[in-house]
Amino acid sequence: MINLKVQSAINEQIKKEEYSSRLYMAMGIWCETNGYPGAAKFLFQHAEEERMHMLKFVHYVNDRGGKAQLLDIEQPTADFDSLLDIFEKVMEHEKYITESINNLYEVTIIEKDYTTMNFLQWYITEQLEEENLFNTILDKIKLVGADKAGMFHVDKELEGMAVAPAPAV
Ligand code: OFO
Repeated sequence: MINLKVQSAINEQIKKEEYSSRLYMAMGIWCETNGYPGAAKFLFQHAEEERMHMLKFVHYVNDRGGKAQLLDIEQPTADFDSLLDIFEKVMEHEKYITESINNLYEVTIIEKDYTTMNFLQWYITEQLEEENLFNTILDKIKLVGADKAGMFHVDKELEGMAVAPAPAV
């Protein structure tokens, strides 16, 4: 049976992963309606990936004899200034998520829940990979600046980077 404090902390994290999915969906919508189809495809795929992060937590809680809970989430912002603005916000959000996963890990240390500690290793590695990925994208966008042809290529590159997420198991 899962520790109730750990379960409640994971339910909060489920909410954040669900919010991440909706935030990236909102960003994808902005890109699709502002001439960046490649970035839109990338962000829609990333929204799916966040949903997979959410589901992985849901299955974990349920499999440990607990019950995952869906909490209220606020509506993500839909207005952005540019592709740079979007990816700066993605980076900021991912840093917040990394901090949140670290805080969740701390709860498992306090509660001596070694199984969940082990389970969270996947998310710790994932956050490192995501921060690296978004740093690379941000660097590319900053490099081309206001150059329209350069931005066209960045958009094409983002389209190529859109990969379907692995299923949540
Ligand atoms: Fe983007 O890693 Fe989950 O939230």
